[in-house]
This record gives sequence, C-alpha cells and structure tokens, in this order.
Amino acid sequence: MTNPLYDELFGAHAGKDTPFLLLPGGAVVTHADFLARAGQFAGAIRGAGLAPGDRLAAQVEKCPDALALYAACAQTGVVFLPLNTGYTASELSYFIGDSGAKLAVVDPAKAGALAPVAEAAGAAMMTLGASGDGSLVEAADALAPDMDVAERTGEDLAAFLYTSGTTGRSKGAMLSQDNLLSNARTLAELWRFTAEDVLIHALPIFHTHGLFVATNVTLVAGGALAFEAKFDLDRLIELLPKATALMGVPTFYTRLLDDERFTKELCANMRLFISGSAPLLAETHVRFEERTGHRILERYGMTETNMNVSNPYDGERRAGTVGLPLPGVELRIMGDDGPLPAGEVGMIEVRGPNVFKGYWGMPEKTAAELRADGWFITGDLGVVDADGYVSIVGRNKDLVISGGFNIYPKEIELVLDDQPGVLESAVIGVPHPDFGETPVGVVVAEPGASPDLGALDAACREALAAFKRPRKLVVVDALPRNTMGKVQKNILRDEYARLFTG
Ligand code: MLC
Ligand code: AMP
Repeated sequence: MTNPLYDELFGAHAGKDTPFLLLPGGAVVTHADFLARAGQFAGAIRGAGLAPGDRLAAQVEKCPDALALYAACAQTGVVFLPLNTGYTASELSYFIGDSGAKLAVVDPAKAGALAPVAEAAGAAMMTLGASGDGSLVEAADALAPDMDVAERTGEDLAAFLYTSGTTGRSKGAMLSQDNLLSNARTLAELWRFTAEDVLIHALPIFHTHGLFVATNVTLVAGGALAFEAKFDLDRLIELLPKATALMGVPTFYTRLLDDERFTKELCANMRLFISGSAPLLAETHVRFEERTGHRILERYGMTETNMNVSNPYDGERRAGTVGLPLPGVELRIMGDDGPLPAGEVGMIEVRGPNVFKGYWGMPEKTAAELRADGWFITGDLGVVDADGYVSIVGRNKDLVISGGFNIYPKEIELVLDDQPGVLESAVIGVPHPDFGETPVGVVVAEPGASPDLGALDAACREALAAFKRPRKLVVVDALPRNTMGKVQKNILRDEYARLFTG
C-alpha cells in the first residue's frame, strides 16, 4: 500500500519519540504521539462515513488536534478543505455547498449558528475545539488509533483551498498529493531544514503559508514546530532564543522591528527568517539586517501553486526581489505577443509539479488561467533582471493583501451596493503601516440619500470576515471613470494613498 503524502510527511516518523510540536506551557507532542492522535481522528472520520476522495471542510481554531485532522485526511485519502476562522456563516455556506463536503468540522462555539448552514449544504457536522472539546474529539478519544493508510497516488487530490475571485465568487483550487509533496521537498532542501530545526509557527493553518509551507517543510525534515495559536509579540520574543527559524508575513517583521526587545542577541540561535504572502518593503529588509545581522529570505507563492520563487539560502538575498525560480519550476514573463526578455514588465506565468489541477467545478475559469500546456497565469505583474532575480511590480487582479490575507474588492462592493441609499461603490487598497495594505470603501449615494456609514460598516461585519471590513468608508459625489465608463481605481488609490500613513 502506498500513499505518498502520508508516507513521507507522517508515516516516515512512525515510532519516533522525537519532538514535533512544542506547545506553550512546555508540553511536547512527539512524532509518535502525533501519528497516534492522527490515527484516532482517522478512525473517527472513517466512522463518520468518509471515504477516499470525499471532502472534509474544517473551520476550527488552531490547535494540535486541528493539525492531526489534516494528517488524518492524508491518511484516509479524504480531501482536506481548511477554512479561515474569520469567515462568517454566509461565507461558509458557499464553501461547504460548492465543495460538496460530506462533513463540516466546526468550532463547538459556532455549532448552533452553523448547523443550519451545514444542513442546507447537505453536509454532516461535527465539532472540534481547541480545549479538547467537541463531538469529533470525543469520537476520536474513544478509539484506539486506526493506523490503516488508504492507497493513494501522487495524482490524487489532497486538499481544496478556496481563493476569492475577481468576480466575487471563490474558486476551490484542487491540490494533488504531488503538488504538495514536490514543493515541500524542494523547499526543505533549498532552505536547509533538518531534524535539528525548531520553527516558530505563529501563522494560521488554513492557508498555504502556515499549513503547507511551514508544516510540510518541517515534517519532511523531521524538525519541530514551536506551535503557537497565533502571532503574539511577547511570545515570539520568548521563543526566539530557543528557535532556529521563523516564517511570517511582512507584518510579523515590522511588528518585531517596532519592539526594542527585538535585538541581535535575541536572535543568536536563529539561522533563518523567511517572509512571504505579501510584499516585504526593501526598507524593512534593510532595517532588519541592521538590527539583527540577518537578511530576511523573501519568497513568492500562491494558493494555486504553493511556492514558485525564492531568494537563495547561500547566495545574495536581494531586497525588493522574491529571488530565483525554484528548482523544477519554470517562470516566464508574458507580454501581449509572447514571452518577454529580461528587464521587461509583464504577466508572471509559472509551470511545474507544484501547479494545481484546476478549480473545482469551474472548467471555464480553469481554462482561463491554466493553459493546456501547464503554464499558470498568476495575475501578478513582474520583471526578471539580468541575473534571473524576479521582482513583483504589481497585480493584474483587483486584490488587496492585508496582513497576508487576500481581500477581493468585488466582494465588499457587492455588500455595499446592496445597502439602502447606496448607488454604487468602489473598494481600493491603500498603504497601511501594520497590514501593508488595507481596503477603503468609496461610496456614491443615491440621489437625495445620505447613507449611514455605521450601518454600512455593520452590513460588512455581518456578511464578511472581519479582516475584510474596510477600515475607512467615504462618501463621494461620483466615481472617476474613463471614456469607456470603467471606474479608475488608480485615481482613487492616489487620492487616498496617505489616509493611514500620513
Ligand atoms: C486580523 N485582523 C485583520 C487581519 N488579521 N484585519 C486585517 N488584516 C489582517 N491580516 C482583524 C481581526 O479580524 C480582528 O478584527 C482584529 O484584526 C484583531 O484580530 P487579531 O487576530 O488579534 O489580529 P492580529 O493578531 O493582529 O493578526 C494580524 C496578523 C494575522 C498579521 C498576525 O492576520 C496573520 O497571522 N496573518 C497571516 C495571514 C497568512 O497566513 N497568510 C498566508 C496566505 S497564503 P475585529 O474587527 O474583530 O477587531 C499565501 C500564499 C503565500 O498568501 O505566498 O504564502
Ligand atoms: P493567495 O491567493 O492567498 O495564495 O495569495 C497569493 C498572492 O500573494 C500572489 O499572487 C501575490 O500577489 C501575493 N504574494 C505572495 N508572496 C508575495 C511576495 N513575496 N511579494 C509580493 N506578493 C506576494
């Protein structure tokens, strides 16, 4: 029996009493403990009737059991669909329904609100709480570990990750076992991860960065995770002297730099700081080196592809660039008439074993973004320099990245446009000192109406995850349009560029 993802990430550690999860308070989960826990969850989800290929949607707080659920899905061949803990009931109903998930695993505190959502989507619901509570946890607790591993191939699907669309409809990116495994192996080698590493894991585990990059790379190498529920500055300051590596979004690094306890001495044991998911300002890179002597290693990836490009471990880590294409990953810059030479700006396209299998149930969207010959059109605009270093210079997609979370303006505009007194709206991203970028909603009132901004904010809170809420709403007489009638968001971005940065 083979199951490449399970065998290499988890099965390889069977019987090992080596540390895997270092928890706040000092408890240690060994690799063997973790596999046994995953085996209990495997038994519980099999008991719930799930078979290989079925989807399990999970909106659960970050905790060791949530990670064991991921391992259990790999073990049983169930497709894992992790969901942002901030998503509201209305957002969840789409993901559960669209994916055809057979089981929704949710936080016990949200069970009441989400039961009708799961039912309407035709999914069973069980609960998993971070303090060892919940019906799925109880079912797992009652079982001896079920160590039977489902037969899978590298081509079989391992996970669906939803990524929002410019039209407002999210797309489920289908990732195969090989997509995940090839990337984890490449990154572990490139970044020199070993069994000696202790990676500070303070990212959420519902996105590529925290789940696949941080966790899978550490699992491939046999190292340990200092497993934190979330980013907490004080905890990071405590952990840094005992750790060897950190992966974070740029907000992690700017927050560390703003704290005077963050010094070179504190980082004496650290060998590597990695940044991604959003642009790291060259200025942050420089300040970081001045303070710590470390050059942050910036890399570039996305939900559909995992990682594509990384600055080198040994060679020059160039500020303001995302580095060189990973071994095995091809990258080209496309213009209107074909690939462009070094130095010219165009659309970044990538191809390789990391590139996903398409969007679930959306063949037209898949065909529009994933060429038949395997090139994926990223939506990011970039340029390659004479040494092969890639820089991202913009986006061809209407997207705001706030603290590493993607926000599609269209989703917010749809909510705003629906409110009484609103004729139309445009949502733009503007620079923000903590989150990098943040959304601002620009609203035009219906003739004679004066929309209540508090009510608009409340409507956004009701419909959308809190991180998507515009940090500022403004009412204007009219939106700037070009001669074709298209809203000129660049003019709005210029106008509000200094709203949060003085
Ligand atoms: C939280 N909030 C945010 C936010 N995170 N608002 C805007 N942008 C964000 N990123 C809101 C919450 O909803 C809440 O709102 C309030 O801020 C406080 O929440 P919190 O949890 O205490 O926030 P904080 O700890 O400050 O979180 C900030 C953060 C976190 C940057 C540490 O967002 C984070 O861990 N981001 C990482 C995202 C990530 O993993 N991205 C990878 C995507 S994968 P309210 O209104 O309720 O008070 C990918 C591919 C790749 O992109 O290349 O990696
Ligand atoms: P997601 O769809 O959440 O996976 O987000 C992927 C997007 O994040 C990419 O398409 C880029 O726009 C952006 N991104 C990821 N890493 C970087 C980086 N290092 N620099 C700039 N943008 C990045």
